[in-house]
This record gives sequence, C-alpha cells and structure tokens, in this order.
Amino acid sequence: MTALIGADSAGTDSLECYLETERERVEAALLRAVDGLPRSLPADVAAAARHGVMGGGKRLRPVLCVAAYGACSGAPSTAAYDLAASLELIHAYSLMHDDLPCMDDADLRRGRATTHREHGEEATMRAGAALIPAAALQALRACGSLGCARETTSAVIGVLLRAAGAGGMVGGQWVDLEGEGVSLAAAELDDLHRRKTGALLAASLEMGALAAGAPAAAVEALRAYGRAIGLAFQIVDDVLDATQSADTLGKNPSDEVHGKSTYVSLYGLEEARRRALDQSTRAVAALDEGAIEAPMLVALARFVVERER
Ligand code: GRG
Repeated sequence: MTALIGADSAGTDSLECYLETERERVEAALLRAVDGLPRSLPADVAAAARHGVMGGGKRLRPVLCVAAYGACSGAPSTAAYDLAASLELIHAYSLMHDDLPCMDDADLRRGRATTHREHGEEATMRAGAALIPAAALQALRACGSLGCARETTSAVIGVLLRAAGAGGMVGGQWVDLEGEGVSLAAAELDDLHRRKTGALLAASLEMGALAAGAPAAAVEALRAYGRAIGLAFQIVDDVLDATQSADTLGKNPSDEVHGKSTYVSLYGLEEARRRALDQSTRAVAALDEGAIEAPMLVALARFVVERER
C-alpha cells in the first residue's frame, strides 16, 4: 500500500509543509463541524464550543486519521477530513473539561485563555458535554459521505466511542485523578496513558483504516502503530512538562503541581527520552510488518518524539 501524500520524501521540510497543509484542511473541517452544531444550543454554550474547538493545537489526531485513510485508499477527500474532525471534537471537549477548576484548574491552553476563563464554567461544562454526541454524529455523517457500508460505519463509530469512554480516555482520566499524590508503578502508568492518551491516538489510525475499507491485517498494523506512538507521545508529554516553559508549551507545566507520577519521575529524563524513541521505532516496525508504505506516517512517528510543544 502506498500513501498518497508525500510519497516521494519524508524529510523535515516536507513534513512541515505536509503538516501545515493538513492542518489547514482539518481547520476547515472543524469550522464546518462547529458551524453545523445544533441551532438549539444556547449562544453562550455555542460560543464556548467554538472557543474550545477552534483554539489551534497540533491537530495530530485528525492528521493521523487522514494519513491512515490515505495510506489505505490513496485518496483523502473532504469527507475524510470531516471524519477526522470527529476525533478532534472529542479531544477538544476533553481539554475543555480537563482545564476546569474541579480538575486541572488551568488558565492557559495553546497560548490563550482556557475556555472557562473566557466563557465561564457552566457554559464550558455544557459545551463539552454537547461535543460528545456531536462527535458521534459527525462521524456518522462523514461515513455516509464516504459511502461506507453500514457495518463499516458502525465499526468506525464504535472505535471512536470506545476510545473516548470508560475503557479509554475517560477511564484513563479517572485513574489519573485517583493517582494524584500517589506513586504509580511502571505498569500502572502505562495502563493509565494507554487509556487516557493512547486510546484516542490509536483510534485515529484505526478509524481512518476502517473507513478506507482496509483489510484486517492493515487495520491491525495501523492500530499497533497507533498504540506505539500513543505511548511515545505521552512519554514526550511528560518530558516537555518537566523541561519546557509555559511560553513554549502554551500552557503551564502542571504534573509536579498536581503530584502526578510521570515517565520522568519514574525513569529520569534520559531513560524517558530513550523509551519514547524506542516506541517510535516500534511504530515504524509495525508499518513494515503490515507492508504499509506510508512515508508520512514514518515521519509523523519521528515528529511525535521530536516535537517541542
Ligand atoms: C470527568 C473522569 C472525567 C473525565 C472527563 C476530562 C476528560 C474526560 C478527559 C481528559 C483526558 C485528557 C486531558 C487527556 C489529555 C491528553 C493530552 C496529552 C493532551 C494534549 O494533547 P495535544 O498535545 O494537544 O495533542 P493539542 O493542544 O496539540 O491539541
């Protein structure tokens, strides 16, 4: 299988160009999604949702989804970006709720005021809740536009909702909250992050592959790639939290403040970095094993460990 995008080269310049173009397409899909939110939403809730969704960010999950779709079918269309936007709606809600005073109590996200600081706690809570079913509807409509069969549509939405739910992101967040001030063992930390961060990242790849009608072996290879970069991503997140300033991160480093166990507290900086690199290498090996030729996914595995925010 060959990726449509960037099949010739995956150097740093081409990765930056690719990411910029892809982010613009994702932004356009997100704008369509936000403009399409139910008119019944009260104005303050709709404004909070717009703030949370359109607030920038790396857009890594949708980019991965479209990259997987492209690697399996060769032709990402507008509808593929609409499908990918469903993941970002879930991600946006999780950040909006995570920043609330009852959780991280954060003032800054992506270099600007968090949604509740701008629109109030109540509107932010409601907007976050409204984004969950909106994401499922978004995926449902996109699968329709992509011409997915009924069983494929159901599999794609199942992957999204399971990754977002108690066995995935929400469950990981519970473990994270319960783990504040407690020293977690390595296996517990892996489990926490496989759920809290890794599940949605892996779902991004799996959804793209499923929607493209990829054979089971390719779906499995992309899922394995997703799991590995999910772990690499989180290890790097801990490294950045321990080493970077709020200016660079666009948010205040908070792991130490909240007494969280991190890969840095467990292994130290150097070993944490080595483990992130190891997971990135495993991700690329999973693509090779699945005979998936996708230079941009290879480059994205590198981007995940080399990123600075
Ligand atoms: C009430 C238990 C409970 C759950 C609600 C709040 C919540 C659901 C889940 C939170 C999950 C969470 C905060 C995951 C964070 C994962 C993470 C590392 C986010 C940062 O992702 P990036 O770096 O951010 O991709 P950008 O800004 O680039 O989009």
